[in-house]
Amino acid sequence: MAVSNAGGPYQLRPEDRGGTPIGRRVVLGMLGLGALGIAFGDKAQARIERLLRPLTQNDPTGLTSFVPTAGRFRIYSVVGHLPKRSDGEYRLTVDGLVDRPLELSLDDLRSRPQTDLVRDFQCVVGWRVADVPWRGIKVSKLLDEAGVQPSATHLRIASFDGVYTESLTIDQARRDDVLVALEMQGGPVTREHGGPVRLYVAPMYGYKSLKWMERIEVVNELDPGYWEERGYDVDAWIGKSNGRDDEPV
Ligand SMILES: Nc1nc2c(c(=O)[nH]1)N[C@H]1C(S)=C(S)[C@@H](COP(=O)(O)O)O[C@H]1N2
Ligand SMILES: [Mo]
Repeated sequence: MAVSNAGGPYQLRPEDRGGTPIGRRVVLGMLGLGALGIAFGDKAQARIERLLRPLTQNDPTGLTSFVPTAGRFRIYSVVGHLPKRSDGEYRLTVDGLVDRPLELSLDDLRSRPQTDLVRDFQCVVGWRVADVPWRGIKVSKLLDEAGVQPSATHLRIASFDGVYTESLTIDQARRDDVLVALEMQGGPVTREHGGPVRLYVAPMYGYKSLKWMERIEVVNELDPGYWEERGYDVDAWIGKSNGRDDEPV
């Protein structure tokens, strides 16, 4: 691989900070990646799966899957494959420090009031997809339904990939732009994007938007998420974290 960062998180260099969305190191890396880029650009599931394993193993940040196709999502999975759960089997658990633990099927989730947002999606390594339509349930609604106990301070959110986790403070999770997303880009969240249900944290970098969402555990301490254990900021505000302090939010 032209760019590999095995063994540590991507560190922003001084010249990469600020208004440039794409770091020089990433641009250099793109030069050797034309062929891979084309494969990631199409929707063929088999090709994505075949490519995922070597890419994520060599470079868990996804840097080597950066491709020069503007405005497109890159598909990431730290487990090297795309987990699957059918719509019928799917359940979302809300438990921990709550009065009424919830176990919600996809139909249960669909029957609750949905919120629509149109927002950019931005990965911390530089790529951004503008004006993505999202639809889902505000996390705050589910917290209210479950009844958060006074001692609670954080959420620990888990993926059915068995590895990836995320964290939010209760205050962050209660924002109006933090959703349990059932739809993105005008249709159901697809398997590669973390379907049937993923988290969407609009004001923060993409790594907060956990895919293949399985559980919201209400807890009373911070349990840093997968990338946060590997050096990324817990509070991942776009433009104000991870060494980027002057991009517009
Ligand atoms: N379970 C899981 N969720 C995840 C990731 C992952 O590897 N596994 N990658 C994160 C990162 S770094 C980004 S930028 C987005 C990418 O979303 P996409 O794969 O739909 O483009 O998912 C986030 N959620
Ligand atoms: Mo990311």
